[in-house]
Amino acid sequence: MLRIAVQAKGRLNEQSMELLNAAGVSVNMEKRKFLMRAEGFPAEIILLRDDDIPQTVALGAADIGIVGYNEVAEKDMDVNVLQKLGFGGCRISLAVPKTANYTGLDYFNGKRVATSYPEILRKFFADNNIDAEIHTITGSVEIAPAAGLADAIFDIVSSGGTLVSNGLVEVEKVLFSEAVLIGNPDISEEKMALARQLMSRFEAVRNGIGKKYLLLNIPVSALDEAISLLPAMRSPTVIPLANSEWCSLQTVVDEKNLWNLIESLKSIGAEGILVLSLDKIVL
Ligand code: PRT
Ligand code: ZN
Repeated sequence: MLRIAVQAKGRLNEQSMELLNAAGVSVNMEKRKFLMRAEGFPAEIILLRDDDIPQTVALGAADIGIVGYNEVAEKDMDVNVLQKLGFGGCRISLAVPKTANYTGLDYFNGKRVATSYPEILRKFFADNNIDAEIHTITGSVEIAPAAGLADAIFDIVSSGGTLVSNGLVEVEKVLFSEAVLIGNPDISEEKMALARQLMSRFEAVRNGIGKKYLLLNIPVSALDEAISLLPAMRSPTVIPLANSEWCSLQTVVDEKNLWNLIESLKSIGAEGILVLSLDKIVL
């Protein structure tokens, strides 16, 4: 039985649970408990604050966990990063009041910087020979400069909207982060096999994101041109039709360019175009 740590509530909870569910590990969130046995996979889910996930996995109280890479870097526990999960993307950046005359990293010498990520910042300043005062605060870091508590902040940025509305500008992007799967380094071979199975399922789920399955009929005379328009995984599937002048073409395409592609295919004679949702791609 694999014990998986997931953020109990907050920004990563929903997508973590969705990913697990799509990978065949489902729990009934209506009967939400601290520890829940999953259906469909020999696993149980333990719901924790994200700050506690690296340590829980390092101590083996959970075997694997889903957490922001920023928390892994800050806590510096003995865990292995097994896989990037492609959601929860953000960066941790230094930001200063927009009125400041920022000329470079030297600016921070002798300054007070407020953050909830003191260890990452300490290391960054040490690597760059900056001697600044780090003030650790939990909660609304972005209001510290206006409140006179700090000269700058080091905080998570995603759209940048929070900085703008607090009169701050991002001046140094220090660490890029996304949700990652972490694992206890001493996990048994049996549990590691389950973890690997989950990792390949996660990959299949991720491969399906932003992809559609396209089916269409095309005159055989336009087949080569149609194939050249389609970026298939290997090559598109071509199926003969009862009418030997036509065939059916099937392939996976990116949702991004879908409309342009459909219009190009129509212009060379494609008909009966079907676009189907895709759930998972096992390569
Ligand atoms: O209760 P618990 O301790 O579990 O949760 P938490 O409050 O510590 O964390 P939570 O739920 O806010 O975030 C969990 C994880 O989501 C973080 O550790 C990051 O890995 C990731 N993440 C992604 C973010 C953001 N994007 C994000 N934008 N975490 C926080 N923010 C905050 C940021 O702190 C700032 O206040 O959003 C604001 C900035 O957003 P923009 O879009 O205005 O730039
Ligand atoms: Zn937290």
